[in-house]
Amino acid sequence: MRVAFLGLGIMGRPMAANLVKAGHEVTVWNRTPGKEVEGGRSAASPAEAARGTEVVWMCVSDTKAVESVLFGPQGVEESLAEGMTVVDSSTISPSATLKFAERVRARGVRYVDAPMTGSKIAAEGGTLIFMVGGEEAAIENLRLLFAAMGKVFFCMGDTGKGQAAKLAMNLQIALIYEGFAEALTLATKLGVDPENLLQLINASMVRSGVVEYKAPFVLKRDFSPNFPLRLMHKDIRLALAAAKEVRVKLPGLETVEEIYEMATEDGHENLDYAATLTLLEKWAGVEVKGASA
Ligand code: NA7
Repeated sequence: MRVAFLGLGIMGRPMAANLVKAGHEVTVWNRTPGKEVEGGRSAASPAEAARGTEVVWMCVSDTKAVESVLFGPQGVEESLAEGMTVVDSSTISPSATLKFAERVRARGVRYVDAPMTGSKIAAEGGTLIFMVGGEEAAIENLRLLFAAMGKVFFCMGDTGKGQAAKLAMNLQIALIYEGFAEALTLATKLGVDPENLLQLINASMVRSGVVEYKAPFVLKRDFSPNFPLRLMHKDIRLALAAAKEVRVKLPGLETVEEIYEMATEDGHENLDYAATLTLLEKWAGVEVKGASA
């Protein structure tokens, strides 16, 4: 397929590279020049990248970035033609997604929201999990592209439901991790060895994918960004905003948001979100450390 891929960040670049590897004709664009994908053609603007393609796939930071890529100067909108599909793998607001979709639909263009879960490693290995919102026929048409970048995709409903599901997923990741971080802090303060606690967790119903993934990094005190705190913070705020729009109260997430706020004030926004642990440690006057630290 002829695909324009817009946004070559931590996730976007390997995704575009996997599309090239699968034999698709890919044109890439990134806001800051200099990022390229081997085997892909580079364009100077979103409009140029999108011209003559069948699918425009975006993976940029946030709602504002998507709006500007689509509708800003030299944006995708200038090159939209009937029959094209716009896909958004960024994590953004579900209600803004509905507005963007409506605007492109007026031009005979289909819109699919397809945020994903999986780390940089999954993006590189083509094993992402997509959660997708949009018309069935439009999603079906993207099957080969999903297969090139991911291991599975879940249809969550019509437009915006992919984004809604993604916010529900990251809400859980943030809360599960904070639970783990609080448990480590309390146990350490009470004199329990964190490695020992981890073995207990993994042998019991408390175990979780989040803990399994994060624990080795935490016990080594490696807070380098796998998923930067600033992006998880963005997703927490998106979830709280979406909740407010539909009058849903999320007291646990509200508290966790305050922790992210303070972690940002402490200058940790570009570290992994696992670094929220350091705040709990500071308040408790302890440091959680495994044998490997
Ligand atoms: P990164 O690595 O922070 O990359 C963000 C990308 O978004 C990068 O290509 C940026 O371009 C681009 N960006 C940011 N703001 C804009 C604006 N205003 N216009 C156009 N392009 C922009 O994030 P990830 O790849 O980890 O994640 C991407 C999304 O997936 C995000 O929503 C996550 O929550 C999930 P730059 O190179 O800075 O010029």
